[in-house]
Amino acid sequence: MKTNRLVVIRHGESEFNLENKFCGWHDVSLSPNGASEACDIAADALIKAKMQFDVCYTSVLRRSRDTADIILAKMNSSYVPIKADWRLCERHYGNLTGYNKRFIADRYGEEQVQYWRRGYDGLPPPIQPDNRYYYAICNNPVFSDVPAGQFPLTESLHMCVERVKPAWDDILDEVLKGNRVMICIHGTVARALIKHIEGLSDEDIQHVNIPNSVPRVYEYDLKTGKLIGGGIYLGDPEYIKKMTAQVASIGK
Ligand code: DG2
Repeated sequence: MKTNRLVVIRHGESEFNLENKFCGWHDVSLSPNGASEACDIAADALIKAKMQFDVCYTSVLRRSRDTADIILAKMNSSYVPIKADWRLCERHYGNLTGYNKRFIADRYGEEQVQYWRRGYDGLPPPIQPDNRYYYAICNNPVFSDVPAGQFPLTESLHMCVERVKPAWDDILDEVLKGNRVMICIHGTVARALIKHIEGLSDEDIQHVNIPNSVPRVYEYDLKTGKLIGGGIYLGDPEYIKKMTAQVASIGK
């Protein structure tokens, strides 16, 4: 059977992950630890699994692009073309952007915050001009490809699932042509993608959490175009379990 593998990976820890802040469309850098994770956790796991890539997809946000650069450099694969696509950006976190998750939970309650974070139709309040990141986001030139009328002020996971679908259709075409693809993206948009890849229900996707810098591998049968089995994380199961629980929690 002729098969091809696809890798989905969330970027390394960002500055806002470190500070436990909602980030969404704000364009922050990796933390020093996030850059190390990309190099020592993600790239090493891919090297150990003897993975190679023909093309890499990222969002236009730097935490995703920088993670891809670090991984490919460590794999001696910096020649691999990187396609940065705005449709792979993180879910827009609306007016929660920039706020500490625990602070928001103390103000609105944990149930409401978990609904905003994980509910399929959980829609944070739209970002307002008095949010300190409003202008930085609206004026960020990396979003120049976003078509007029499609620039979001907030998004639910459901909206992200719709946004990512045409990008996923393009990527799946590449995979089924036999090109080895790595997709280096964000937590919620990765969940949106995984919903398409694994065919998860609206209910089941709400319980999925994606740790930073852990490659998730899928295998496709090139004859039928069908996924074989489910996704498999590369790396130490105990570490992955710990990091997944950390992502699921509201944090301190
Ligand atoms: C996080 C996800 O996205 O946060 O936007 O704050 O993957 O870019 O760090 P990422 C954000 P949670 O939905 O896990 O709270």
